[in-house]
Amino acid sequence: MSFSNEFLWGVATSAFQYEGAYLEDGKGWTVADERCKKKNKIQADSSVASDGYHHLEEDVSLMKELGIKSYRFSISWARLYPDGDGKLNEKGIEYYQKLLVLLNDNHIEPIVTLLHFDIPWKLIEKYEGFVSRKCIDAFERYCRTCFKLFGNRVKYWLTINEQNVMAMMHDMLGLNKEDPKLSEKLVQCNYNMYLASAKAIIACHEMCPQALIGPCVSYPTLYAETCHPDDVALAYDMQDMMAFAPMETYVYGIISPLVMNKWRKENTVPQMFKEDEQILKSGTADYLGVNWYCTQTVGISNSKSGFNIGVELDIKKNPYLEYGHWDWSYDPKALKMALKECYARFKKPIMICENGWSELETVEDGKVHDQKRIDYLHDHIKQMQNAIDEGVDLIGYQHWSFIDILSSSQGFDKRYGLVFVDRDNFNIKNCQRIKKDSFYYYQSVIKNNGLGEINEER
Ligand code: BGP
Repeated sequence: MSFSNEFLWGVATSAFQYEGAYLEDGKGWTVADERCKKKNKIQADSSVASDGYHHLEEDVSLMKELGIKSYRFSISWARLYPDGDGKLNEKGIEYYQKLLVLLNDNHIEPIVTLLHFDIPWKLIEKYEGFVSRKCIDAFERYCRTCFKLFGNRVKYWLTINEQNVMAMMHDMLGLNKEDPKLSEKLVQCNYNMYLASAKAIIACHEMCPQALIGPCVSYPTLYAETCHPDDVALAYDMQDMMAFAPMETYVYGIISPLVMNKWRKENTVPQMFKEDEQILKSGTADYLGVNWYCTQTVGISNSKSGFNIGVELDIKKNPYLEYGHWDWSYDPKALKMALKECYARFKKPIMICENGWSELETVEDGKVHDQKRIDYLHDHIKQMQNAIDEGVDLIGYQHWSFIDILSSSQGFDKRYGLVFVDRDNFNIKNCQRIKKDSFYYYQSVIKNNGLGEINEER
């Protein structure tokens, strides 16, 4: 078995990383804008990003040339509701209508993320964001507006991008690191986002019965540094808490009993109401969106670096793997494993919503020779093919990213695109678009509906 004719070969971006125009045409300030401004003392904030807002027609015609079947992008909540829950911004509606019409005219299926790291800042000021249930109401209202305005053109929706990452990062939620109640607030936000996601799913099923909607989970496969039972247990527990427990909530509509137990032990049980159980149960996913890039190797250590999950651990280097400039591993075989693991556990169709390789890149004679990205694409697509062959219901692949975009925390020079954007961390230049070698490679994969002959040649 291989890729079906309906397989959604696509590319992905997100609003704050691609659009720019961060205060143009009435858009409100967001947590992502604030975070990028603070993080990057360089020009690489979300003010211009890839300047997608001003290159829409050009970019969609590049997508058409690439031959993609789908395009995953996010709607900026604050472009529609600058205050998060106040007045609707007509200019924001116009922008997304225009994009959807362009996609439709070019037979590209939109896959729309409702929230990708950019909570409207006003909601942080008013309610501390998702700490409050008022933010759930605001999110539901915004989602209902999206379904009403754009539902006739969108079949695939995604609720919240990488809630499982947001729940570990105070600045992605607009919270203060020094807050003595930070741990409780992180858990409350996490819980409230589950409810928000479920409410979005319920609304979508009610308002757009033909559509499919799911979450988008970050899922790096974790390896234990050694076969010492402590290392193995650590990798197992982390994987469970970070990826599988969230998937369980989205798919089965329950908070994992293991998570509840952890919250109890750590004294962080969030405020919950009886009716929440029904909301979670009624708002379950139609498919699983998964962002998968690489594997991470973890082990117990004496140092205090790494994730804050209540134990001391280090992210290690795996001696059997190659690493890129930002220390992300190159490990395609693990993708097949990850897809099988997910499918075996949850039996839902899977959409890879992000997968890609970042590099420092320059233009040479008007070209960008990104051979490593071509290898990455080839090797990961091969593993997708193997996973399908072994029975996984994989419905699409959205390459991260279509075009060079602002990294979520490492500036603009960390490039992921199939299309080069002529700007860098310090100089915005003219943001001219240049097709990289990988653009042509992916184009041939799509044309072949898989590796086909390309696979034979290598
Ligand atoms: C995911 C995010 C994306 C994207 C990607 C790469 O976590 O959903 O927004 O940024 O990772 O990460 P980074 O930009 O940090 O390299």
